[in-house]
Amino acid sequence: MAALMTSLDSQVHCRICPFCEQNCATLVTVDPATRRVLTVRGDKDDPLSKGYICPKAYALKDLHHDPEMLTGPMMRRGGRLEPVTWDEALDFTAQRLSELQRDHGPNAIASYFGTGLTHVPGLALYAPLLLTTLGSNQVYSASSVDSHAHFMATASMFGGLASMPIPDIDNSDYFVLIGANPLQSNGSFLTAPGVPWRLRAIQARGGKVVVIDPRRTETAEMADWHLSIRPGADAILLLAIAHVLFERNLVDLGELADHASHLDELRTIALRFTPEIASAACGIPVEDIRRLAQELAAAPRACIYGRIGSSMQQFGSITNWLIIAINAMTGNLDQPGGSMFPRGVFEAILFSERYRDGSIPYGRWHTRVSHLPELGAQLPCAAMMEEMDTPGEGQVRGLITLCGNPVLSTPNGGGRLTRAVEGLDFVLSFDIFINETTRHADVILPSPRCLEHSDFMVVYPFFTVRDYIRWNAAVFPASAGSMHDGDIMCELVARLRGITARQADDLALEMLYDQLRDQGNPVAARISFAEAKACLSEQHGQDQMFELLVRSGPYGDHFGENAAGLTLEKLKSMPHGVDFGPMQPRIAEVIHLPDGKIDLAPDAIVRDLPRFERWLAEEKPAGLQLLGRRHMRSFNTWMHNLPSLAKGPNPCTLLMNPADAHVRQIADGQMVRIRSRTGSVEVPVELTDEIRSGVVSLPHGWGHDDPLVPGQQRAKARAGVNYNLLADETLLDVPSCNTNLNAIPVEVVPLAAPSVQT
Ligand SMILES: Nc1nc2c(c(=O)[nH]1)N[C@H]1C(S)=C(S)[C@@H](COP(=O)(O)OP(=O)(O)OC[C@H]3O[C@@H](n4cnc5c(=O)[nH]c(N)nc54)[C@H](O)[C@@H]3O)O[C@H]1N2
Ligand SMILES: Nc1nc2c(c(=O)[nH]1)N[C@H]1C(S)=C(S)[C@@H](COP(=O)(O)OP(=O)(O)OC[C@H]3O[C@@H](n4cnc5c(=O)[nH]c(N)nc54)[C@H](O)[C@@H]3O)O[C@H]1N2
Ligand code: SF4
Ligand SMILES: [Mo]
Repeated sequence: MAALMTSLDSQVHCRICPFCEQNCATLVTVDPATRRVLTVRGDKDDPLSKGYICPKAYALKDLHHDPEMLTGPMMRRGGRLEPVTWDEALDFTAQRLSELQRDHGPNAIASYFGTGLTHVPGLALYAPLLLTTLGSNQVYSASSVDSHAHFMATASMFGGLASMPIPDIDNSDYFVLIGANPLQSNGSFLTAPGVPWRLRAIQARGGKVVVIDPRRTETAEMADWHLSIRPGADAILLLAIAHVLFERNLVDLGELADHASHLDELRTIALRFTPEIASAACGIPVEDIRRLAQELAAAPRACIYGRIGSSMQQFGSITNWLIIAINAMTGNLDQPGGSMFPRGVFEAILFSERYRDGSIPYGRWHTRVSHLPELGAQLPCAAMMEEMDTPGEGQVRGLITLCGNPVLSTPNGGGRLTRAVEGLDFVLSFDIFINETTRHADVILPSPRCLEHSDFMVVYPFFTVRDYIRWNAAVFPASAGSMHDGDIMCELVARLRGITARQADDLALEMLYDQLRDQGNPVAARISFAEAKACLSEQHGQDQMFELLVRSGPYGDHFGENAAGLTLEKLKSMPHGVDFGPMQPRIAEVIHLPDGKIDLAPDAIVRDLPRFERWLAEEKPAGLQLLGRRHMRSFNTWMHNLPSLAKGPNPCTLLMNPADAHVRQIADGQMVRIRSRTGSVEVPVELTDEIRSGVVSLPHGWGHDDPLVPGQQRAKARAGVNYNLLADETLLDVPSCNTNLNAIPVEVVPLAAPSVQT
């Protein structure tokens, strides 16, 4: 436990902010005697975040002191969750999981991974051990809510999910954001702490920021150009941009010319969709579409970046395919200032599935009830509830949630999903709070407090704009009664497999090394597992797994072969992290399709065009469409009870254009009922012309009014409503089965007279 410096009786420690994908570096000042956190501030010496933090970082202190955070296991007894010993909880869990699989088959247990998993290294590294042990194909995650459309594009165009192009924001001159609002979200699939700073830097060096969003968001406000688009119409806009590029002979693949296939097919498709057709469907004037295409082609270093507004929508796969294709057509894919592929300090360990046995990692198996395809070994979570509540052979009887709250975060979550979870025989949650989902658990197995374990990025290196890594020591020793995540997993797997926890740990390490070898890691191909293991300084747990990754990675010491390379020892002496520089062109390494080329017109997505064209030909419904939004001081579902964030006016309001309010006789601040096919909620309205007429916006993650969730008084005082009661599980992007949580058709009716303060 190396403190960076000491002054009187306080110590300053380098730590990673555990809340979002930016992984900002912080300096946490603590009093070791009382185990109290005194302050949290940005770490100016960190080469990636350079001192940037957002207001959520301060909540690290609240989290550390949260009296409601679970630190020991909980088990249901007489209908109530009560503290038990680790042995009781683990024995009972192993017994129930084994019984369910014995009686109903391996697929009787479903798992759901939440976003939290990507910030808890022990769980991210050891979850594969549990999954392999269970051998169930019922695996779900929040990524089929927000990322599957992106992964569908990378799987089908490059043959690998992890071949994810990331905007080279620091070198771009022309940056187009589609369905992303990093001024509130800080960015996603773009780990570049201080995205707001970096966007302003584009403008400061004479470049241009363009935002395509149905709302004039905070990012649109600072941008040079905002194009207000009809929700779900990005695909037609992008087809028209491609059309203009082909029509005007502006297509130039540059260095990629020898690395791409099916450009002719893409041309044939794009030439069918003129800017005139697009304008009528997406609501953006023809001249703006033409200008955008021409500016993209003319800018020396341009990049289109799409995030959840581009994926969590009806044509997410087509949209994400075209974003990558246009970046390629304008010579900006795999080029500085364009969209590039992070190499990272080690291989991607999650979402690492690749082309194999003659197919992309897609549709190799399907859900039982609606026959929806897996993608990267995960099934779409829109199907989770029907797999649970539809009787028959193969019905799901048990659920494991890992760092997620699907009742609030997945479609029809508070409705049909909740009822389906109530009907299960066993629910296990790896979580630190009793929330709307985990209150249904039979057993909860919590992590230690965040500052009580070592920390490092495991998932985000392959989304990061620079090859960067840091390892930070635990600030405090583990408190009595808590257990490290890796140990919890190994103890559980030991019971399931009839081996010792030590053997389970060795197995996890060996599985990781096998995975690296399987992914073509040259070090793992050369050096045997036994030889590699013999070189490790760590003998157990998440640090040993991390050491294996770093030392076999491109900058590693390759277990002694490359003495100047990175080791865990060296990282321990560099608590501010180490930066190996910006992304570099590396296209050949990220294409896994057999012909070695990027597929610019991938079949698996192109075959969705008839559905898209039917939508294009349809009369568009006149009613309102519901979209989401995010706020800087909130994070998904789980930070609403932390004191430093749980203050200020109620952010859970419905944004509505005054014209739409006028025809419905709704006044600013008035309570309204929003109704969709699946449910209804009541919220106050906020009138604003920042939102397009015909569209309304409500934040997600709220709805803390479940009386059976104990405590959480601050969250309950500003409960808000569960957006996903309105979200229809049958609305999907068809190829990827990404849920479509945007552009949900809703009715909004006024309730009481305008009196409620928003
Ligand atoms: N309508 C609508 N729905 C959405 C979205 C939207 O924009 N609109 N966004 C979607 C997106 S992008 C996502 S990623 C999902 C998120 O969906 P989820 O991942 O299901 O929800 P989170 O609130 O991020 O859940 C994080 C969980 O991790 C737990 N946790 C935190 N720290 C730890 C720890 O150290 N150990 C353990 N074991 N657990 C911990 C928290 O208590 C919480 O339960 O929501 C999606 N849902
Ligand atoms: N403060 C905060 N930060 C977060 C989170 C949080 O909950 N709070 N969640 C984190 C997570 S899990 C994620 S995945 C990221 C997401 O990061 P972002 O993708 O930046 O998420 P949002 O801020 O919701 O921005 C999505 C935008 O898409 C727009 N949009 C909706 N539908 C459409 C459409 O059809 N077309 C277009 N062009 N735009 C559309 C919305 O109006 C909205 O402005 O944020 C992460 N960061
Ligand atoms: S942007 Fe904010 S929440 Fe995200 S890692 Fe940085 S400080 Fe933490
Ligand atoms: Mo997300």
